[in-house]
Amino acid sequence: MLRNRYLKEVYQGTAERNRGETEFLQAVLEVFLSLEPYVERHPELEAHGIMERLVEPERMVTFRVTWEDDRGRVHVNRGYRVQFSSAIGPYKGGLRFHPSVNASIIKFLGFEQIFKNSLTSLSLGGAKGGADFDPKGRSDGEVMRFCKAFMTELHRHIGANCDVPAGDIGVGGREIGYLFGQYKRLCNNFTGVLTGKGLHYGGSLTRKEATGYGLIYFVEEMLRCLGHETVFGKTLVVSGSGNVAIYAVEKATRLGGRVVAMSDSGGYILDENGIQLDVVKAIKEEERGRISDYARRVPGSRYVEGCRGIWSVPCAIALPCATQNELDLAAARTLVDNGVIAVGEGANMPCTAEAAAYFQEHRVLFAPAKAANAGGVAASGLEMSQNAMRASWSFEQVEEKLRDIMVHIFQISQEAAAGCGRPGDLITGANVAGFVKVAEAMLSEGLY
Ligand code: NDP
Ligand code: 2IT
Repeated sequence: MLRNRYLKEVYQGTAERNRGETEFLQAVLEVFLSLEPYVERHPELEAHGIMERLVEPERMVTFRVTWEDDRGRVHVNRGYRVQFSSAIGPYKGGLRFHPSVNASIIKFLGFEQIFKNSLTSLSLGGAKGGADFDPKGRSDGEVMRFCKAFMTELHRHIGANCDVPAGDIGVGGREIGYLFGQYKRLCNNFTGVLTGKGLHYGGSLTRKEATGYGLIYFVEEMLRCLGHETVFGKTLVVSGSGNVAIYAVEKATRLGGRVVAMSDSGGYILDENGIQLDVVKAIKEEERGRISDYARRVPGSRYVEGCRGIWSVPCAIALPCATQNELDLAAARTLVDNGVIAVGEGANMPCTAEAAAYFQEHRVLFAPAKAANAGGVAASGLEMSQNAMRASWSFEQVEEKLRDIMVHIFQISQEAAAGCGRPGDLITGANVAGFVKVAEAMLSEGLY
């Protein structure tokens, strides 16, 4: 529970004004709990209304997206963009296309993005967007028509120096291409208005791999500094089998780890010999199929129905890389009983607050999402730099910068945790380190 009077008051006001927005309130409470020691020492934050301003988006738009399916039937979806904070740079954050998308989910993601983007040390504000559109089972033509209809509304709110969207769940290279094409057509302007673009039209090498690779760099640094361990020789379980999960598995395997389980929303696969990633890539990236196919193709592996059961698979390192609140207290207990030593959040807020607290109480090394998955947006920031310079850097150049950024995020988070009297608590560390820069910028810029 919050003890600081100012934070408590602002949280209560936020809860009243955003009733029923459980994910958003969960994200706000986590940040506020971390900031208590800092806020106690900085009365100027209350004097300038910093916290009440931070929890209210600078701007939020919702819009109707009307499109036609292959049979000529008309569909209506709801589109969103929340421009949460421009204190330290242009709004930046992904777009999520998933049937569960609502205002609460977009606001939780946009709020997290403020601090995550600050941690990267790049000049990026916080934003998020998306739609309650389900791309599953849709043809390329349907996805294209949806993306074009979505951008027809969104284009007036974004720009290369104003707001730069990217991918998230359900939005990958294909969708970014269609969105970019429509922006260019409407604005008659070839500009770096989206990141995660294809390599032939302004994309950056390493962006596709960046979130997963960055997660492993962060976890490796955490293991080295706090546990005197490495990924080498460890058993890993990685939930999800999308962009983040696939490239986390690729890097972990290259570093000598053995990944024995992956999942999608239907269930999980188990392969004690180590997941064959080329098979997963073929199923997910090329065929857009289901993970259950893996068990039909790889002898000795098996498929288990239901995605939540994946946390009962014994492992030393658990990497939730699918979605919010996918790992609850019961799952955390099972992982601890089975001897987990480290948890790295590849997804945004994948562990419930109770699960995260349980890991920390049981001395499991815990890498919180806004630090551990910042590699994706960091590489997006590097894509923006290359676009602005009309340059393109090599894979090795971008990867080296990405690695340096992830190691730096670990270091500043660790230092901030120690500075707050909570050494090793990277949840506190990441929240404080991300917050301080944003708060100082807001203090400098005057009221808005
Ligand atoms: P993808 O769409 O590529 O993959 C998502 C994966 O998670 C799929 O395997 C999907 O299964 C599974 N999944 C999605 N929703 C649910 C659900 N409600 N229940 C169970 N499983 C689910 O998305 P990404 O890999 O890009 O994103 C994964 C997570 O990482 C998200 O939390 C995202 O916000 C976060 N993230 C992404 C970044 C990026 O650069 N892409 C950067 C930082 C964080 P199925 O196919 O069956 O739906
Ligand atoms: O959650 C995230 O950080 C992302 N989906 C990536 C955002 C980006 O702008 O690259």
